[in-house]
Amino acid sequence: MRLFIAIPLKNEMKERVKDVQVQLLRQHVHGNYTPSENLHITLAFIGEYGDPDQVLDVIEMVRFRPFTITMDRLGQFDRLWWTGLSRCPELDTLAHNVRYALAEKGIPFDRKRFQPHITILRKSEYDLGDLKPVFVTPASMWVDSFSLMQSTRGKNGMIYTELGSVPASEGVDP
Ligand code: 2AM
Repeated sequence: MRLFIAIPLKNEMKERVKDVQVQLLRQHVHGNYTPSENLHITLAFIGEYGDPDQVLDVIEMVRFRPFTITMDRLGQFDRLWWTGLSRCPELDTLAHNVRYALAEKGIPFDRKRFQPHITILRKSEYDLGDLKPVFVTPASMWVDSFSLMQSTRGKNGMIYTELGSVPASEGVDP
């Protein structure tokens, strides 16, 4: 099964992302828009792996305190468009610790550098630089858990299913 570890977005942040997507649609930017229920921040992409219970056991050992993230900009990696987050050392540390825990137990994952982003549009042929200004209303979200996700290909696009979640450990030293 195809697995990844992510922070799913909460409803208010999803609404702010939708505001950005609507502005792009109004400028006739076409492509595969990420549906609200799929919006997330990937911490580690595992890919095909047969033992999700082992992955859960491993990531449940990662301790972190809840923290806030703030989405504040729009960017593009080639044909993939994203909204980005302001610098957040706690988020970087969480991604690092998740990846470290996976590596220690020999669970494979994509080693590409962690670049926190929320994918909002894929397969777009457009260039952000050619658009009229797009406004990203800064939006904050409290991160108090992260999840092991399964990705399957549905008839109408990707379906992401949460297989388990790891809560923040209030009051416990990370
Ligand atoms: P994204 O983080 O840029 O959105 C499930 O496929 C999720 O894992 C997607 O959100 C995807 O991109 C992310 N991901 C990270 N590395 C990936 C890789 N090498 N292949 C596929 N998806 C990857």
